[in-house]
Amino acid sequence: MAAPGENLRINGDRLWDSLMEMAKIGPGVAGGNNRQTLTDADAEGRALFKAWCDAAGLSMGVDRMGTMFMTRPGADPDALPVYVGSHLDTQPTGGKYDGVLGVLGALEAVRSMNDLGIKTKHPICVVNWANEEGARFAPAMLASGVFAGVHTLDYAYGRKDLDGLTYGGELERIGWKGEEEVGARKMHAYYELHIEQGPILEAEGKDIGVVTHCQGLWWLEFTLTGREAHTGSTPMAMRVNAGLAMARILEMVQDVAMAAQPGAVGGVGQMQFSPNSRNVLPGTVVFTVDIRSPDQDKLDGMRAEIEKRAAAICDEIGVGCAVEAVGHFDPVTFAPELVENVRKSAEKLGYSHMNLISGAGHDACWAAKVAPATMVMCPCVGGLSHNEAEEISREWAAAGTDVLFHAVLETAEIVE
Ligand code: HGY
Ligand code: MN
Ligand code: MN
Repeated sequence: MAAPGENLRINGDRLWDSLMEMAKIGPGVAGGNNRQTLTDADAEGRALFKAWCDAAGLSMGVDRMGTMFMTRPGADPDALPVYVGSHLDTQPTGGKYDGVLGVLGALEAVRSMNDLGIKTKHPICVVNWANEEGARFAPAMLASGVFAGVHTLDYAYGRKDLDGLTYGGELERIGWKGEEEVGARKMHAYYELHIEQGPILEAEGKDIGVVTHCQGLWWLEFTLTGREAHTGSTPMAMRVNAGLAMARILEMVQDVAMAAQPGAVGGVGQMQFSPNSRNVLPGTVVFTVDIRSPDQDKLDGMRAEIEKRAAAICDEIGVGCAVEAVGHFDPVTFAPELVENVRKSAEKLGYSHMNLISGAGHDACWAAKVAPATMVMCPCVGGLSHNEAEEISREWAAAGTDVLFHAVLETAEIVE
């Protein structure tokens, strides 16, 4: 059997076939996926993933948040496992690779260990984190957040979707509420393969992102209270227009983010008008501002500036303004020794690479609170993600998984 130093590779065709098979579950309307967390489609995807893991000889554990842990035994039963994973849930108009590449890439690494008869000292545990996206139940990375002790189980179970359904109720309904206490598992290390979801690697012509950090995030949910009134017969001077206040706040968020360049972003992806009738001025407008930066001071400075200026905008119009932080994590520094393993694996395998700060949040950000953690990234076409047109090449998928495979083996320690 060749030692990993002799450039063992994973089976790229098998990986790609698995990605395409999973993509058939919860199809979108434009070639991507709508496999939102705790939906029937999610349950179907979980079942397919479990069947593949059964075939690979992995034993399953599920915790009370519904996260799936699929373990390949190690030679030393007392050694803590090396965890490798990501998420199978998608955005409503998500791509085929966001999260999925990390889960199925981890599975492919294990399948390749089986094919090659590789034994490791540490067990390997492939993870499908529940509700990474936070699209249906905010905040993002909810299950890994409970695992890391950032959120309580009760808080998570009580999170509601736009139809008022709770996380706990939906987890029960799809039959994936496990028995394991969340966070009881201890990790030797955690690796996550993910598409970049940004334009840098493709633009620089690099195969691999050696992820050193992840930028921090605030999700600020604003509830603006105006007065419902007729859009036709209410004179302009009499209006208490929450929609106008929202528009001015969105413009202000853009200005604050632009003023914090380089290395800051800000915008809004979700809003609800109530009663949301064409000829009624909104009584309430609810929307979430998403701001991010790798720089802690910039991140917190933007939050303070936005909240201050939003209050002034609402005062001027006479609209009520309430804000709640519904998502947050500080900028993350990943474990240098694992980052070096990723870099060395890319070099050994002959893949071009560069250091990268992750623009998107990932379960690795919370895993890093409880264990040494890092990420491997591959390019995506045009940097596009959270869009059904998200695309990667087979070569990028294989290269990222090859590097993941070797970095994991370095940490899990091969034994004869
Ligand atoms: O929001 C994020 O960065 C991730 O896609 N959940
Ligand atoms: Mn993701
Ligand atoms: Mn995502």
